[in-house]
Amino acid sequence: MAVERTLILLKPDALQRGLCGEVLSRLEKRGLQIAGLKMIQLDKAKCDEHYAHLVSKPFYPKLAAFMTSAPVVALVAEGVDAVNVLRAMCGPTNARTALPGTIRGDYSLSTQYNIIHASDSLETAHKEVARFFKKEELHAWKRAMDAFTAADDEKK
Ligand code: IDP
Ligand code: MG
Repeated sequence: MAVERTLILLKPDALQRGLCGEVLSRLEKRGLQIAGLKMIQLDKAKCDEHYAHLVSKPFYPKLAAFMTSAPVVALVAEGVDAVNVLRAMCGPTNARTALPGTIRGDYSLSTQYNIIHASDSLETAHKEVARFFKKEELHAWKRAMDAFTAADDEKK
């Protein structure tokens, strides 16, 4: 299985409800690595581009108003099979059908206000990461569990 990068957006409802830290913490605890992280205020054009598959839907004007109502926290999560892992962690779009233990199933009762976006395929992930992050905003780093021991504290 290959290491993948996938785009995550913590939507304005996560920000408004003070849930960004908790959601981010879940990804870190699962073992996913953060390759990029920033706050972005979406404008209508960027929202239309991101949700191009939905612009003709009757609910789209409300969705666009929601997504541009406050900033989003955008991050790139990296890990083995990260695209599928993140989609499973999110749960289905309609949060009322999401199982407890999923992010949507634990924090939302809504289809629109469902806390988190995650890329739906590896191909989409490539496009979405490039849509929100410049190359120099992404970081490759090695997880080194033994790097932060007290050994260095004892050097006088
Ligand atoms: P996903 O986020 O689970 O991939 P998509 O179908 O790509 O679901 O829809 C993108 C976002 O649009 C959803 O996460 C949700 O916020 C919103 N959305 C999708 N379907 C509906 C709907 O029927 N009513 C209201 N909002 C919707
Ligand atoms: Mg989607």
